[in-house]
Amino acid sequence: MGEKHSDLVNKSKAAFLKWRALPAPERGNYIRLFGEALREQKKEVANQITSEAKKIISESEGEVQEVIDMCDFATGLSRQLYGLTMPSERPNHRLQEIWQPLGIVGCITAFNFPVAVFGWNFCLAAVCGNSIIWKPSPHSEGCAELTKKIWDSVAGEYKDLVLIKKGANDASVELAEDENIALLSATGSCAMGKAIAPLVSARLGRNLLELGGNNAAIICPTADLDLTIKGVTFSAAGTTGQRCTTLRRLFVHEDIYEEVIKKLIPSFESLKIGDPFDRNIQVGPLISEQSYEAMKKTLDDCSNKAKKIHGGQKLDIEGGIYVQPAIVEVDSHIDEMNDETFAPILFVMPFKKLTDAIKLQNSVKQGLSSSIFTNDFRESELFLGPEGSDCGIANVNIGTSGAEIGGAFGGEKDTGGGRESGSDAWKAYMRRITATLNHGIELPLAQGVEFDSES
Ligand code: UN1
Repeated sequence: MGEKHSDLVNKSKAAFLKWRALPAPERGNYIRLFGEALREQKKEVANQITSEAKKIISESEGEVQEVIDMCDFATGLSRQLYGLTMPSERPNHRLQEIWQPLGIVGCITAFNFPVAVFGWNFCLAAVCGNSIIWKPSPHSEGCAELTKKIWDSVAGEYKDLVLIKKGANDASVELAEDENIALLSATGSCAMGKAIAPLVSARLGRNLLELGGNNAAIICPTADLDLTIKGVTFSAAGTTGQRCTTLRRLFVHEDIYEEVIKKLIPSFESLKIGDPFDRNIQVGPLISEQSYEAMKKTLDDCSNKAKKIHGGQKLDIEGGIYVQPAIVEVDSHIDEMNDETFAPILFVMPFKKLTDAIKLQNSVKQGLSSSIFTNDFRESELFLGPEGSDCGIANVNIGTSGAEIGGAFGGEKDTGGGRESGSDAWKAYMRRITATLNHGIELPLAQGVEFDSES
């Protein structure tokens, strides 16, 4: 299957050694060209995403746009890989940090964002001076091949900067164990991260993990309900519940609980489900029969504990595994809410006090994305403060999914702690040198240490 691992690594290393010698802004220029090529072939890539990942065409286009945005961001960043200069405590000395590339970055991506997550990693890794070996999900290798073809069309002598390693878990393990892979960036389930990370750590390599979420939203009495229902429906049912940022748990203040449920159920029931290539459709099929089995199991397991289950059934639609997104009303935080099911199931539970809702939100092992819907700034400030959300992403009056590339993306706890995409996430793809330069004629020692002999 594909090229031999050692050949891939040798080619990637050779590409890295050439590429790192280019000035960063020149590297940025290649990424700019990559972005332009993607702009021209946006439709083609989006179609490929929809045929493999099965997400609706508008979301697939959005995903390609996410990579284009990353190209623009990284092009600018290529002139801004700043190191600080600090005042030295010694006369005629300069204390400075310098950022240098790491080497080969391994990148494991999941089926659900087959192109965007590669874009987050590749655009940053490349302007920082690294090469990349990409292991896409077996569900979406066609997306990887097409993206690589587009890179090759602009890459000139740097085609090997992007190499694809096909395969399933065994291929990920090979990357994890190989000391030539300076950084392993992995997106997928918490279980996958827990299997892979120790292999990388055992050789003291670097990990960048973006693992499962179990995202929650809190609806407070002052929330604008029209906006809220829209945000909740998109986050819970959009992408057929298969984003790591998908909304799974909804805590609703008891005063508005009935009103929210009354609006939420028709909002779910009126979702247009069907062929993801049809522009009127909002929800496409699940990725596989296995995903449906997992969804069914979760719903079966909680059937005795739930107050009421709305939807969740398999639909009789040709050409895929289609389901009606489910709403599960519960009175308490049941066990089934503790784990991520990669399918559209939204648990809804009433709360009395905001602090209790925040506690429940934070009670799970994962810590990716969270939202609060409120017009009371004391509530939103509490949510964003030290006693608030423990997630890497915390939103006010928007859903848990659909982050822009400008901010750092990732989560805490079992989500793995990594940050990708915007802000200063680029630092994960570089090594920091602290340099002290003496331009004087004396050799003063730090902390006033004397080392001169008197004689
Ligand atoms: C993922 O599901 O792995 O914020 C990534 C979002 C997208 C990325 C999701 N921009 O929902």
